[in-house]
Amino acid sequence: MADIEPEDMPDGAPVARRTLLGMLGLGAVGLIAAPYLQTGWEGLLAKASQQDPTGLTGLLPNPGGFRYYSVVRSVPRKGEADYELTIDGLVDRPRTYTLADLRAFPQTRVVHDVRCTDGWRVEKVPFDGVRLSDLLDDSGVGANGKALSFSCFDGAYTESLTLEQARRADVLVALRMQDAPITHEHGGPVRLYAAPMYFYKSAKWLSGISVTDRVVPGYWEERGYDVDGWLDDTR
Ligand SMILES: Nc1nc2c(c(=O)[nH]1)N[C@H]1C(S)=C(S)[C@@H](COP(=O)(O)O)O[C@H]1N2
Ligand SMILES: [Mo]
Repeated sequence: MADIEPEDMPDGAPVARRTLLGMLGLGAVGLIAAPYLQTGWEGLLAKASQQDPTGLTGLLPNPGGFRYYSVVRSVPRKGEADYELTIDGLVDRPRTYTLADLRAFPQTRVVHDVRCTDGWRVEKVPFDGVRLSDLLDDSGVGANGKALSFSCFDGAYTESLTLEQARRADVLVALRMQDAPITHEHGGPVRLYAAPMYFYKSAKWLSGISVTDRVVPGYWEERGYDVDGWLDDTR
């Protein structure tokens, strides 16, 4: 009984998104909420959003202003022992990085307002990580490389950036968010953070970066989102 709710996009194109309330029903939310009150509201919201893509938090108070999104029902946890990020495609030197490898790169801090197309915003969120441009230099983008295609270990989400966008100083392969390691719920241990763009560009659970000869539209872009997700104030 997944409800379909139209969402107003920046360009006005309606896009269907499943809502958690649609899947669980309000009564079920009440029932599952109680046990989680002890561990915290945020724990419930995160847990709930692992069982459903989007939406519940739109109708519930959410600490810190974030909502947790996933287009799949559950995502494996990865950490120190099993996390890997690969860079391949049109590169001179395909690479695979562990968390320790990523930490060994210079770390950059970017603080910017986070904004989702659903309308919520969190002001001045600090992210720390490796500049995507540093990783691209490390693997050596080939002459035909024009864009990047990002994949995620949730097995479903994808995103894209042009190389020009990806090389901006405010685009990170992020390891930390709000001065702590990125939590699983927020896409840890590693997510993309494309500060000048709507948050859908910031792929969670990042596992692959492929250099392509053209822009390959990502998950939401196939469903109507603008491939260039620029925020109004940052171009
Ligand atoms: N892998 C993956 N990344 C994703 C998404 C997703 O569903 N799956 N949702 C996107 C959208 S629309 C937003 S607003 C942010 C939400 O990030 P958060 O869950 O940390 O708040 O992640 C983006 N990256
Ligand atoms: Mo979003």
